[in-house]
Amino acid sequence: MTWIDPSHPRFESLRVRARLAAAARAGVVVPEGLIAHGRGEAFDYFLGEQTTPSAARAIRAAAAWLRRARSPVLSVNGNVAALAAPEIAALSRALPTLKVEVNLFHRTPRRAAAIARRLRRAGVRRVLGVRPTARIRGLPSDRAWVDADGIAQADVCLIPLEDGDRAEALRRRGCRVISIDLNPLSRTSRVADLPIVDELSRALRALRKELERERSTPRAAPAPSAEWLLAEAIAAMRRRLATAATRGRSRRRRSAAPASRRRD
Ligand code: PTJ
Repeated sequence: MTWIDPSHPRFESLRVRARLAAAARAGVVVPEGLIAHGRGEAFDYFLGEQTTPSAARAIRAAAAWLRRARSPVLSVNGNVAALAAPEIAALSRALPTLKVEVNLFHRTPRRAAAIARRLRRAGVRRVLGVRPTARIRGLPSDRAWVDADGIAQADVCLIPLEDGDRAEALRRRGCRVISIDLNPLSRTSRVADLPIVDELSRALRALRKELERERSTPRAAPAPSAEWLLAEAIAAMRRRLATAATRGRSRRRRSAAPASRRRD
């Protein structure tokens, strides 16, 4: 892996990229996953690379849904395993009823096994979906292959970095869908019952904290509507872009002014 200087201003971002590139070389992440990551990064820039107050509310509601679920499942694809295996292990410790299932768009038995290995190595005790035992009807992609003990009978499903088709198919089956996707315009975000517009690792860390806090708070706050959450995410991005645009303009104006009138 390329050495990255920790003093680089974008050290964290470069480190994550290097990790994904290594996971792609190991066959865990598909090339399409690298494209998906780039898209996510762009939206995270617009959010200021932080969890917004509306995303924090969505995460609180997600913790309450997951804790109260009969059979909650977290769906894991290549990117999710590469980006957040330790966070997934921590989440499954915080909520022992949570099942972890490998579910892939670009499925091969080898990839599914490599992803499961990565999860187990990080500390996830039981990984479903390596040898799928059921199929979601009406879904043409390989995402339809699921585990009869997992997604097939889940009442709440947490689906990070997904595609809209399966989110829709899960909802048709009566499963409540919580998405994690930085793009508030994606079909997944638009279809989900509870869209969390936040970066995956940040959101999973915050979710674990909420689950731990949730144990001591018997009454859950009502979940905000999906429409409100998406509108708030878009508004947060617009505010940030507007601020960046005005800052850019005033900086340009300052540098165009004669030196005698410049204060900096
Ligand atoms: O491993 P596989 O075979 O299941 O394939 C996984 C990918 C990601 C390739 C597949 O699900 C895919 O093509 O996804 P999409 O349709 O590109 O959607 C991924 C979404 O995740 C996009 O809306 C991105 O903006 C978003 N995203 C990317 N990185 C992150 C993210 N959201 C949150 N956190 C991230 N780190």
